[in-house]
Amino acid sequence: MTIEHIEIRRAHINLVSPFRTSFGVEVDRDLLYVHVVGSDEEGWGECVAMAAPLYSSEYVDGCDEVMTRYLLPMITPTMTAQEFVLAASSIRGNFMAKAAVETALLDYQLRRDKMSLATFLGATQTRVASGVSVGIQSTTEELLETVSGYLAQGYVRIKLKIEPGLDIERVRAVREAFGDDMLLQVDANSAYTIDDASHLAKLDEFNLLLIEQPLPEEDLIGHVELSKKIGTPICLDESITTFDVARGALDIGACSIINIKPGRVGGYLESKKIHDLCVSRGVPVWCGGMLETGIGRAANLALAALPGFTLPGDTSASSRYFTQDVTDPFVLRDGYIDVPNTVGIGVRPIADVLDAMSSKSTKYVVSP
Ligand code: OSB
Ligand code: MG
Repeated sequence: MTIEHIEIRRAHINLVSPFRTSFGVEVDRDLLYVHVVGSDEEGWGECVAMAAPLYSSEYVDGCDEVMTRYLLPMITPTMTAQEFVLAASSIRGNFMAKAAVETALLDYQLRRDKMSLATFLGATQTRVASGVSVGIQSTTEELLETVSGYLAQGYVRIKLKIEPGLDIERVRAVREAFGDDMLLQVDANSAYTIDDASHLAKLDEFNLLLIEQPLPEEDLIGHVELSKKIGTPICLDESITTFDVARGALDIGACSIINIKPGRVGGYLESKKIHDLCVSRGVPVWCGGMLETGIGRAANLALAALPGFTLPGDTSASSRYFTQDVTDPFVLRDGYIDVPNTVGIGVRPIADVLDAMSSKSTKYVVSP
């Protein structure tokens, strides 16, 4: 069985409601799927990059370009995901582009080997507890209403997006409305500087699980300083781009928790390495999200089923994002989502749905 061609599928989907963060407002997703087609099997991967380079330096048109120009030409008919990762390491950065290609290759080879991604990665759970990431709302009233709706659906942990000016009082309002027992954390998406340390220390009284990425991606040392000035545990998202960065961040005390997003670290193989590192050091990890459709979500759920994922992830149900997902929808049951357990990532796009969403399909022939 050999790889014959790779399709880059571009598509578009609307979010059920605008998602505002400290870096911008998302109303839809500009999608890029990698589709590996072989003689008798296929594999799918979803690129997590956003339309614009606001969360990180990568963006979807740039990923398309780097795949087309550099990554896809590296692929040979018999190449494994592991071999691809090694070959692609000659290209700097571009982790989201690499991750999407890696996932499609992994899905393809695991389908051939009749093994699920969850089993391949070493999953120990059959379902994972799910949290939800709540965007910045226009008013406190709207925020309370939104959180109340998610709690009613059964989400076991709430994450509030914050930014300067819409932080302390918003968190206070949510704590007052829903009590001290609710699992609560915040995500700043790099919106603060080290000069805000005493301001961020005002979050200490709310017993948050963590504060995610308060300072810029590159400011690891700033996070070390900040960790000495605030009581809330620091979790890094944007800063953790590779296994080596994760190890260094833990060594210097820049964070005590890590958000693993496979797209941000170049794929599931690197994610597994970071997970294993954190387990060996007793550092909790959780699985982040990038507003993925069912393709990316399925693979994230497999990863989130590993034993080190002791905190609920941003692995919400399809309905939190889309009215019609591109795969069969993932549903929340008693606060949990089932981990796909069939071969590969366990799902495929529904052809008619994907076709209706698609804007462009480009085919790259893989030559020996
Ligand atoms: O920082 O975790 C983030 C979404 C897009 C980009 C960055 C982030 C997020 C989220 C939502 O917080 C996660 C999700 O539900 O997929
Ligand atoms: Mg984040």
